[in-house]
Amino acid sequence: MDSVPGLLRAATVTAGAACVLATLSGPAQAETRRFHDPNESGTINDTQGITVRLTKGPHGPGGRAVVKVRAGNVLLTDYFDLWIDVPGATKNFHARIRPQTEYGPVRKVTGFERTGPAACRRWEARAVSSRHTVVLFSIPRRCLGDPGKARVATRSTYVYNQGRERDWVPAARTFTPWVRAT
Ligand SMILES: [Ca+2]
Ligand SMILES: [Ca+2]
Repeated sequence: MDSVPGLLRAATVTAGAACVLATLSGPAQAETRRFHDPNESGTINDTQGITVRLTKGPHGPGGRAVVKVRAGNVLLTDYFDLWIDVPGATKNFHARIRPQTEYGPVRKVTGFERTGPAACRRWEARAVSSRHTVVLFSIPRRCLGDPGKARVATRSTYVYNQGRERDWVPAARTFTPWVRAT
């Protein structure tokens, strides 16, 4: 585990307990999938869940992959990683956001690595340091090869003087179920 040992006491009970709700807001609306995450740390440095939406453009291609991370109490030193898996590709995609900072390209990576060739440099990243931060990744679907579905994993890293705590959704090095492009 990457976490500070003292913060791990609740992890064994809650691991894998993330539940899944699907919200269909109407035929013209994109499907938003919501994945709740327990408070494994027992502190305010906790990611409470993520939402995932994969939209199509009006004529099929286009659209975006939008992932929102409810990251709770966020400081400037914290950072957020997103991995995306799409069908038929051996590589995954990775993006990282640091609050109030520039961000790098979305990269093609192996597994849960973070280095590899850039897949695209223009995407939208939003995060501020506050007590109720929602971190936003919005990546053009074209950047991912216009997939019909995708699944994601997020990792929030909260940095302390003594070390750091990591909160994955849905679980360490694990992807969510597939989310369809709608
Ligand atoms: Ca959590
Ligand atoms: Ca977690």
